[in-house]
Amino acid sequence: MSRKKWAVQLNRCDVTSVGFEEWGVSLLNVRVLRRSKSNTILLAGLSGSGKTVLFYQLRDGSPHLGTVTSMEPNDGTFVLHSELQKKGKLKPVHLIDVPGHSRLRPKLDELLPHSAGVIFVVDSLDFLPNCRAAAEYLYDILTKAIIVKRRTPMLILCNKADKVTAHSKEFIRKQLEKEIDKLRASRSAISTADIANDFTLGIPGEGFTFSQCRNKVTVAESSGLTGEVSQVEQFIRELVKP
Ligand SMILES: Nc1nc2c(ncn2[C@@H]2O[C@H](COP(=O)(O)OP(=O)(O)O)[C@@H](O)[C@H]2O)c(=O)[nH]1
Ligand SMILES: [Mg+2]
Repeated sequence: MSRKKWAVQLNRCDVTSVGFEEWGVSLLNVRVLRRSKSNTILLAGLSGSGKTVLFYQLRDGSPHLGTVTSMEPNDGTFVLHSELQKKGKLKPVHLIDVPGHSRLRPKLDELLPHSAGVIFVVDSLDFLPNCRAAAEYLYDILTKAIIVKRRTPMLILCNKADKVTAHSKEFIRKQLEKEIDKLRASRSAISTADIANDFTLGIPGEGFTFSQCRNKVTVAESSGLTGEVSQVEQFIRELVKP
């Protein structure tokens, strides 16, 4: 083959490889764009766990005690208060405080498909009397098809850690796992027609642990009251990137 022909062939190769590269880059862009779309983070959990105080603390760096009313819609898009002084680009976070009352929970079904993550707030002070109810709420979220399919990350946030009588996050995690294990057994005993939940949790024959969930479930501590919210902020920032 003459030198000229070789050069032409090489050029063709270059053109096709560049073409493929461009394809790859644009596919990557589409994926990145899709993934970076949602900046919505939900604050869920039982009433009284501290969601509203956390919302204000993350937005304003203050718990706004005394002025907080449950009638106010807590839905806002903002740069986290602690990051206001930071230089460089920061993507605003869309944070929604989902009321814990069971009558208002259907709202969660509307919000979950568009959410990047869920923060499930637990009252670490008054935990034991509410353990069953918290586990039921958590179970309902974790078995939703949309959570399982989208692998929506969840943070179980043990709040009110400022009090010495607050339970540790390890204790809370274990108790919730035990309670969910019981729920799993009792709910799968009901005829399938009665089960509203989309997915079954965990591995049959093994005790339930959060690590068995298809979505990533992590546990952290906070105090919305005193502003100890760095672990929540870290969770949010890992999901909401500029
Ligand atoms: N000690 C302590 N109390 C808190 C904390 N966060 C909220 N509370 C109190 O718990 C109650 C419920 O808080 P709120 O934010 O309204 O809970 P929500 O129903 O989940 O929105 C209020 O009396 C708050 O003052 C916290 O981090 N530490
Ligand atoms: Mg509230």
